[in-house]
Amino acid sequence: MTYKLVLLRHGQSAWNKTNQFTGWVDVPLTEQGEAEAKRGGELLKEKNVLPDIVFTSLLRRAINTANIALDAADRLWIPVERSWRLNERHYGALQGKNKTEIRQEYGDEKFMLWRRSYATPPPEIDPDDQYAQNHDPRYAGDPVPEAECLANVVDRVKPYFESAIEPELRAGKTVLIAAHGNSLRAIVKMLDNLSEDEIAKVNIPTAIPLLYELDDDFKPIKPRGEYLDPEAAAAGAAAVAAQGQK
Ligand code: DG2
Repeated sequence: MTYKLVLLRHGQSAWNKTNQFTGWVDVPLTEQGEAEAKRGGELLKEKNVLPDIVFTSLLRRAINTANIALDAADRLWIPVERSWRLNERHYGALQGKNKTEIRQEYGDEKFMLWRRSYATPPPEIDPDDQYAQNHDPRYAGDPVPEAECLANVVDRVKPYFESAIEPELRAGKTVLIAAHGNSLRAIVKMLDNLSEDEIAKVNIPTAIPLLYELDDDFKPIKPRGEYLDPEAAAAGAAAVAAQGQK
């Protein structure tokens, strides 16, 4: 049996466009982001990769991307499950800050450590910061982080993946996960069993479906999966990698 899992990062968000660290801040998609999401859905349809169930975060850029893409693929009717566990990595005190300015202020090494190291979180957010989430009703009863590194994201995504997502795959459903650059990197790290150095080099482009076909042990048949538009994905990933450089 082969299981099908599709990972989809949301389309360009308002803060992707303005080059700001976003994390758990609930910013909308831009017009370009909506168009990217539509194209992502068209790719699903063209390649006949039709999701039976969708999982999203609690953030509107992922929720709206899922809706736009599924609408374009004629699958808006499928069941949906949302969880904070698929939220973007909490970017701590960097939330709302401009990526280029942070790189200039703290230097390349610190900037890359905060963006791509596995185990070093960015500085914690002040609970009174305008971009803190501790009073947000959608997280009532759930722990709201003050900052997360990718290892923290793996720790919160893994149990959810195993308890909520794996059973749907085992039941033969094509599963779509519409989420974020770093929550999807956590899933890629798990699926491909990547080292900390390997995952540091992985960048997820916006709104291009990444298909994983998995064997019985949930090992990818093709390591790193397959983007449904590989050329656009390579260009998109390079643009993400270059963020903060200018
Ligand atoms: C971005 C990822 O998350 O940023 O939080 O700024 O996928 O929700 O747009 P997303 C953010 P980088 O880690 O790539 O800087």
